Amino acid sequence: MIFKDFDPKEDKIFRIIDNEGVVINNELMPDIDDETVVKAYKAMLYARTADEMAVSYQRQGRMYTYPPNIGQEAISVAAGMIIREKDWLVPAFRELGAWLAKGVSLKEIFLYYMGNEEGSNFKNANHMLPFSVPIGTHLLHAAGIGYSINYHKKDEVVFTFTGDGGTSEGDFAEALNFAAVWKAPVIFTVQNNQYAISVPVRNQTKSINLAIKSYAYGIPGIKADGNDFFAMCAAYKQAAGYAKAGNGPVLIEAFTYRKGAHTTSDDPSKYRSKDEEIEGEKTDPLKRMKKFIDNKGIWKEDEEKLLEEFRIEIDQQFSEAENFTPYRLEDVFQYTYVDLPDDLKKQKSEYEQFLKWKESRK
Ligand SMILES: Cc1ncc(C[n+]2csc(CCOP(=O)(O)OP(=O)(O)O)c2C)c(N)n1
Ligand SMILES: [Mg+2]
Repeated sequence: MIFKDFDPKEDKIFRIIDNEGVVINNELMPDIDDETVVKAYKAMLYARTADEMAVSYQRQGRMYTYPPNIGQEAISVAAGMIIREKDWLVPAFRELGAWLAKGVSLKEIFLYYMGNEEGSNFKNANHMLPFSVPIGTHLLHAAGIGYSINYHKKDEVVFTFTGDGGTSEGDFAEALNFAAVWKAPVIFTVQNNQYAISVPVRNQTKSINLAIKSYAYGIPGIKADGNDFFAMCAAYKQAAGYAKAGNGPVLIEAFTYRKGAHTTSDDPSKYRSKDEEIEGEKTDPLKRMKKFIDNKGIWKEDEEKLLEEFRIEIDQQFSEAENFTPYRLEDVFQYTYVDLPDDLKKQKSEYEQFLKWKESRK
């Protein structure tokens, strides 16, 4: 088992291809046919295009905010390849590839970031929870679902994600402990993109890596190269097999680099250097995958044409979201209290005035 061969205590990193797309660990290369490799690359390309366009829509004032996945695509695309329809996806907010694989539409994602509740109503995604912007709270839901899977003796696995910053939350400790004690079939992925907004991971923990936190809970852990699609696929395959066999949870640290900003409200030039960004660029998961594909000579498409098709399709989904029935102001306030408390009444009236002002500017 790779979890044994790559002991987090030794701070080893599980990697299959290098930055030039050359296989450096043939023995552990997962069995994936060429067609699937190309499909995975296209999925990463699609996710990146969607992210770039989402940032642009937000900059045009057409969407409130957006957290791009740029640089981290291999992780969630690999998870999306392994997760089955009946498995559960308990997302945070930076796993676009897995959401799309589960059946979430970009239209729904755009609606969510336009503040429309319909964006959380994933019509075609089975066994998936809404996005969790509160850091770490969803990990407890993942552990609970895992417990329930065992209780009902179902053949299902839970995939859940958090960031390096998320590992400092109490919820992280509670969820991993509970899942471990009850042998819940949960795959916890920590996407270590080396920053929690502006906080670098060296200020997040004194541990030598994040996978080593698995020791505290008595579960297997591995630090894998999150920018290596093949390493992530192999890790997910083994983790899913382990969990399905009734052994309990695993912790995967997917070591990556957030090329973009934390969200559209962030400016990374304030807290990281150009040199660091240049170094990060060398590990880009798409470039590495493309080099692998080119080395093998299995790419037959016109990439520019493909990107153009993606852009047209993504723009179509954005238009659908933009032209979707707007939510009623009442919906924001209506369903929690029978009698609206004074502070919320005030917020509602302020918002009504804001909307009137907005309307008068048209
Ligand atoms: C409970 C909670 N505390 C604080 C925040 C504000 N916040 C949003 S994202 C973030 C950093 C998350 O960093 P990380 O877990 O590394 O994930 P990343 O954004 O890098 O993917 C913080 C502190 C929040 N959303 N929820
Ligand atoms: Mg982070």
